[in-house]
Amino acid sequence: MARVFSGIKPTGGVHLGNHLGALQNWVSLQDRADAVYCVVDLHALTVPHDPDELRAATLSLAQILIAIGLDPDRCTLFVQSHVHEHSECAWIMECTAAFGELRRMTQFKDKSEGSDFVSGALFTYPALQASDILLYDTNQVPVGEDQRQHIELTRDIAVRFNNRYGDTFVVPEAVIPEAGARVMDLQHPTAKMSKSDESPQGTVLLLDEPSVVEKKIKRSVTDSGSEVRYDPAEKPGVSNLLAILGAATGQSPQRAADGIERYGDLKAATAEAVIEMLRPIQERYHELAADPAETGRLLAKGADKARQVASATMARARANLGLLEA
Ligand code: ATP
Ligand code: LTN
Repeated sequence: MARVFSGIKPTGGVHLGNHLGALQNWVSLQDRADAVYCVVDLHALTVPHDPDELRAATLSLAQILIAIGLDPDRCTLFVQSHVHEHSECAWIMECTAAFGELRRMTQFKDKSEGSDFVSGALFTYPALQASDILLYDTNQVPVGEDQRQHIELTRDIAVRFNNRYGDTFVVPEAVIPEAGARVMDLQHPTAKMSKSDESPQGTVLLLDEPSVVEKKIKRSVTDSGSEVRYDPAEKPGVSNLLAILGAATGQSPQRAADGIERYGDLKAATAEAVIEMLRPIQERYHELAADPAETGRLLAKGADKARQVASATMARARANLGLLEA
């Protein structure tokens, strides 16, 4: 069975872009692959953060992941910092990645521009991500479109390491869904919906109340003209709503447009589909949130399972690199 690995940062509320672009896919892959999913808390440290918020966000993110359908009995679900091999392997990845390769990463450019403080780790971030993926002999990495470049870099690092030091890492590939691969901000439909950018009205969170979801979608920015048609270049706002409606109802954005004539009807249909999709997720989340100790136990079990694979890969990498045995 193929090994699948993916990660999500505990940097704020989970939003529709995360869900439609990546998480829905994570859920369905559980039954078709040996799936390993990680709350990547170390990646959240690359920007200044509040410790209490990080702790709460990490726990809550794990609970959201279980609420959307990840089953700790059918996949491995754990927190990155609980498995020390991630940081250890990241150093080796930094030694294998070229400076010029890291400098070309667009996520670094986007996240560093205009910031008062840019950490060194924000620059080397993709090396930690490569470590996450390569530690698990991963074949496939389900992610949104924005992560394609990081997965390509991970492949290049794996190939380079294997050529230099002998076969050590499996070379992974990205798996990117067509529908929902890039959900855009409802207020700025040419920028991706994102939890850390300051656009609360443009971002629908999975835990938003139905009335809030409705308000955000009804106030979303549409385009000039009045025709409902999927055309991301000419009609970014309308196309984004069609992509959301399509992904929420399991059809293509083009099909989602069938029978909808007016912008108002498109907004109403999209709001209703999203609210219905979120209802069972929110119910399950509130049950889980009532018993944080149980989530803690599930995550500890997940970390034990993950560590077994990660430590075997690290042992192989150490030996091939010529690090003296302890
Ligand atoms: P941040 O805003 O802090 O960068 P993020 O919202 O991009 O965070 P991540 O934790 O970085 O979220 O990403 C988790 C997964 O969600 C990744 O696979 C990513 O590709 C996907 N994803 C994030 N935003 C979108 C989006 N707008 N559309 C589709 N997929 C997305
Ligand atoms: N960089 C990713 C999050 C991430 C990830 C990973 C995704 C960290 N490690 C490993 C897939 C596999 C992001 O910003 N969305």
